[in-house]
Amino acid sequence: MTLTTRVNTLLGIEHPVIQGGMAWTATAELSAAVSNAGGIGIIGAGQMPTDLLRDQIRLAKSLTERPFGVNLMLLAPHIDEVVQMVIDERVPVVTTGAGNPGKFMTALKGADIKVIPIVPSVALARRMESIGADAIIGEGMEAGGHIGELTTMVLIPQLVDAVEIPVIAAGGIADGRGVAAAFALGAEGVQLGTRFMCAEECTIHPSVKQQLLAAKDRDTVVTGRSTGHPVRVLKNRLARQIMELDRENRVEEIEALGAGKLALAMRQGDTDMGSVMAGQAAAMVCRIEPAADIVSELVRDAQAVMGRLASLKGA
Ligand code: TUI
Repeated sequence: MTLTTRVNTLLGIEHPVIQGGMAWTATAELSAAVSNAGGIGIIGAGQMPTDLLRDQIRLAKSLTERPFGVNLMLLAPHIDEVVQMVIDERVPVVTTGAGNPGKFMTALKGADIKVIPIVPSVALARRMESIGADAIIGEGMEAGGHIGELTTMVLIPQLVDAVEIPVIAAGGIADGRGVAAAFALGAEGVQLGTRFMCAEECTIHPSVKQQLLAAKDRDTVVTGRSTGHPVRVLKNRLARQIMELDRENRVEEIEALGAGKLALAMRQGDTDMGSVMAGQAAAMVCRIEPAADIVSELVRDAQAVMGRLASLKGA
């Protein structure tokens, strides 16, 4: 069973299911597992040193014959060097986050890389289409990490109306019902991050997986609004400290306090003073299981939902 859209052919994949390129979280092991399962895995570059990221790309190539991608975090200070390395390594697919990838588009397209910017708004989606993006990922504010202001429910239909290229939905999708809902809104693919954090192949610290499994509906908060870079995280001591500083617009102190805290959570397992970036869908993640089981469940359950919906139709 499969779901077939323009995204399958664009990326050369069996299922239009993308694993979000989460910094310090989406490593080669997870990405290769998702690609091997017929979706596409994306390595999260975040602020990773270029040499480490190159090693990750080579590891992914050794673990899968199938296409995989890299997410470029555009706020990274060494982003120019990272883009050149990704081109040199002939990575087949690039997604971008946290900014406008315009200045890199010619170089990436010239290297025959499929470029899929993540956008939080209609205006940016139009701009990305006009400079040659192959598809866009519309990410609603239900997502984890750095977010925009619109929800997935209102963003996706507006993007679908605004551009011709395929729209992939992200933010708040964690099961087959969410996948079917995204397709109902006009999306031709889905990207999930939080659900894949609890894949067996995800190399984050086990304490973070346990915190995700325990998360309930209201356990995420958005911190750092005063900095202009709002970030959704699981509530913990660090989040409460940042919210306190947010109320008084103490931007520099927030930036100082936040530095290095994502790696502290994901790699060291400090779920108290680390930044546990995760989406609202954390509450819907109930078990640790192989990435392949997640991909096949999403496709199977989405099809079951769509079948039930079809049977509701009157004459
Ligand atoms: O990028 C993400 N999620 C992220 S990046 C990240 S690392 C980080 N850490 C601290 C502060 C900031 C970043 C953690 N999570 N998702 C994709 C995404 N992109 N969400 C929102 C955007 C976005 C926002 C503004 C994309 C473009 C944009 O454009 C502004 C402009 O220049 O037009």
